Amino acid sequence: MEERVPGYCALCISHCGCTSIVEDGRLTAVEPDPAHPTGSAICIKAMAAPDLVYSSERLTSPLRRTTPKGDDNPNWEAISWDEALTEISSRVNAQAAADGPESVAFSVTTPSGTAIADSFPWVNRLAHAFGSPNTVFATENCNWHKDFMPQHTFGTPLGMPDYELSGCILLWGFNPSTSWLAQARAIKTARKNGTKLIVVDPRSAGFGKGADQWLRVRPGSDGILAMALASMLIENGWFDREFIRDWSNGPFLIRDDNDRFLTEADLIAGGSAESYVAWNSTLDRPVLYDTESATYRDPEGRIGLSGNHTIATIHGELHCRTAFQRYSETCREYSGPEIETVTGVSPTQLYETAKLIHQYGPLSYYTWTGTAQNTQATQTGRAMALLYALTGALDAAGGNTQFERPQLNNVFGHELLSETQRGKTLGLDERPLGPGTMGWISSRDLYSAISDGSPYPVKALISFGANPLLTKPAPHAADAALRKLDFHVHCDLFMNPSAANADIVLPVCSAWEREGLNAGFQISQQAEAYIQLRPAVVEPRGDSRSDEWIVFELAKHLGLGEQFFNGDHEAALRHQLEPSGVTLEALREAPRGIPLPLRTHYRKYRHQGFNTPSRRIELYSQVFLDSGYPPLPEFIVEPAKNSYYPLLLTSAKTVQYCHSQQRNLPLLRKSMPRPLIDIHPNTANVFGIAEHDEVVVTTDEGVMNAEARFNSSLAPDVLCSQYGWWQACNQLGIKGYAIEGRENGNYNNLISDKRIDPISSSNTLRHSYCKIKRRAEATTPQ
Ligand SMILES: Nc1nc2c(c(=O)[nH]1)N[C@H]1C(S)=C(S)[C@@H](COP(=O)(O)OP(=O)(O)OC[C@H]3O[C@@H](n4cnc5c(=O)[nH]c(N)nc54)[C@H](O)[C@@H]3O)O[C@H]1N2
Ligand SMILES: Nc1nc2c(c(=O)[nH]1)N[C@H]1C(S)=C(S)[C@@H](COP(=O)(O)OP(=O)(O)OC[C@H]3O[C@@H](n4cnc5c(=O)[nH]c(N)nc54)[C@H](O)[C@@H]3O)O[C@H]1N2
Ligand code: SF4
Ligand SMILES: [Mo]
Repeated sequence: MEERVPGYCALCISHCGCTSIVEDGRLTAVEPDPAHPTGSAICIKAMAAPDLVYSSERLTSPLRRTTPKGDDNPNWEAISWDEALTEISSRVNAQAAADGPESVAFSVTTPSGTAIADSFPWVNRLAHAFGSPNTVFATENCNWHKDFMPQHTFGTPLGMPDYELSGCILLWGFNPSTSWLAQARAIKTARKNGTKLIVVDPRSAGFGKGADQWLRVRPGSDGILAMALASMLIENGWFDREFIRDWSNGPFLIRDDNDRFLTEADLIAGGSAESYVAWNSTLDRPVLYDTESATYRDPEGRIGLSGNHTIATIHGELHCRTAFQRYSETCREYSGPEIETVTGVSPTQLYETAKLIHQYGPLSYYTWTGTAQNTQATQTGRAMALLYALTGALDAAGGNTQFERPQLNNVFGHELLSETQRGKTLGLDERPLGPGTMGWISSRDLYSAISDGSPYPVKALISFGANPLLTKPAPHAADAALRKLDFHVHCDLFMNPSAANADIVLPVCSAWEREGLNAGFQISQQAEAYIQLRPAVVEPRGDSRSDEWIVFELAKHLGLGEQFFNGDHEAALRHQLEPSGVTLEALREAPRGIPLPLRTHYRKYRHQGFNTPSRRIELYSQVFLDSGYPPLPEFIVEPAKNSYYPLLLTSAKTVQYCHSQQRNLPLLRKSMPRPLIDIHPNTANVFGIAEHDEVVVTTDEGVMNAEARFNSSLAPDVLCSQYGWWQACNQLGIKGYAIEGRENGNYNNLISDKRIDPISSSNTLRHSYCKIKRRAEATTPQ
């Protein structure tokens, strides 16, 4: 009997609406569901879903290792859930009693590239309820700069591009054709309707090919490019002056002597330190800004946006410049002709791009990991946000906006963690504006806490997926740290190398074997208004369970049941759903989802200002200054090239796989059998490399093997490689790759964890110097 079950694919952020075909209780195919707002297409990964669900390598029972860590054969023994949960809870509770709950860390795989998105808040809640401030995931290499720099600048995360109404779209280090199918479809439609397109990417991939401007940026120089582009807009008067004057902190005066905002407290004794000062150019005198009402105290006359003024204060005369003046001057520092060598973009192209932005508004933009993985990633996120502010399109129709979405109760449980515990978050002292503020720690900090006990020991780890040996820099550090753990639990669908030394492994079921709730499908108002409870399509394999079930059961065993609805999932769902006004019954009756009657409210700031300290867009950030960072984005203009490592290495995703997953699935492996490294044919020629040759890439950190693929869109001194390769595909008889050592195929061996972004601790996954040569003997496994 054939059944067609509606739902959405949960394998990545795109959440494409789909129909699962089930024959006699078995998933046989997945098809797009064109009636769904994200359902016009599915990718090859969803087509391979039956391979994934029925893979013979699936974990189907809780496992306990029976040999010491480090032994090549863990000799896993199958145990019952009760045994597993009892052992885990007694071990981690004992660990917390001995060294504090912070000595137990949690790890979670990416919600953008796995189906953990359904359970992500619950995993965070478990850590918080347990009292651990230490949860590690991909954020510093993934979304920190993209979501939290708009937050600092505009008071909201990066809104979605309102593609339908955009005049021009800017895709910056983001390739949705590979990474977010539903967004790619929305862009395609906008393009058909005449919307202009700018792509910033070292490769011409996806939309790069037909773009109105493709800026072949040098990896890692995006921040500088953003400043140069902003300078071009400002110099030509191609920005929304009124918007910046009325809605940013651009007019506020900054003291030259200490780089801080001039406030009323500087003007009169007992004045408010919260009240900023601007210059009224009609009356030619200072005017006070009242933060609470977000208005000037004296509304008559014009406020000056640029300029410098000497002001009489209680400290004597002070020289001040406006924040906008400071911003313009800083941008200008990155606008000279030498910038072409640094960014790879010519002044002419920069001019044409700026003109396009000016002529074809409203502009909307999206950026992601292309700009995330270098040591200046956070300030790059700031520089892009500031550039965007100049257009005045923020939260406007056709700009980046926060579409209205179904409201859910937040269950992350940040409130469950005490201030004292929060203060212990690893890395928070060193990086007070980093992911630590959200209770997320970097893998580097985790490894030093495990390996050196610094600043305090972490001895146990509970991982919900993730494969840091393949996805984070310095796999050797990860390996050493993971081996040293007293107790390590890993929950996954498949065994992975990062779990090789775990004490207990728990089997997780796939998204097709369990329900999942999604409120908002992001890519348009219509999609964002959609709420859906994806039904389970088939029974879970063996004894596998959902991550959420594992979290709830573990919580009960740990004595934390109360914070988890005493294990009652229905009650938890009802609690989540409450503010949406949609009942669980209604959702179950409508497995295709329910569109709520929500409408976009554009330019919300007109009523409430921005959610920032000044209630305006923060061009100049005193919050950054107070934390020891430049208040305006500043960048190291790269040092001269290293003659020993003459090439610059970056990486990108492939459509077939998410990160280190899915190489075992025949449909996908047939289509992408080996790790490829893209190289310009002229460069290949210089190094005596032919297309399809096996090559070895070397950095000062390590080596990696791959197959050369010619790509003449790259700059001659730039290489772009895949990552995440380790797994065999037994069904096709293809062997796996070593994680480390001479034969390895693991890109991240090339990357140091010492060179980091001082704000977020992102690293050089997309900005490392390297050399390449042909392998003398072709021994890379086939
Ligand atoms: N198929 C697939 N889809 C995925 C995922 C996956 O692994 N596979 N992962 C999901 C996740 S977790 C994420 S975060 C998103 C990421 O989605 P994207 O950010 O779109 O992913 P990438 O293709 O890795 O990177 C985008 C582009 O950045 C370019 N790039 C490389 N270096 C630089 C640089 O220095 N500057 C600029 N401007 N561009 C650069 C690359 O050439 C690439 O075209 O995708 C999600 N979707
Ligand atoms: N060189 C380089 N490295 C990168 C990147 C890059 O562009 N270049 N991108 C980075 C980015 S953006 C990200 S987000 C990270 C991702 O890094 P990770 O989160 O480590 O991602 P994966 O490699 O996909 O690891 C996923 C593991 O989780 C398991 N898994 C999949 N689904 C589930 C689930 O529903 N539940 C559970 N419990 N487990 C599941 C998989 O089987 C696999 O073992 O990688 C980063 N690493
Ligand atoms: S892009 Fe592919 S993997 Fe991602 S949700 Fe859509 S169909 Fe699934
Ligand atoms: Mo990511």
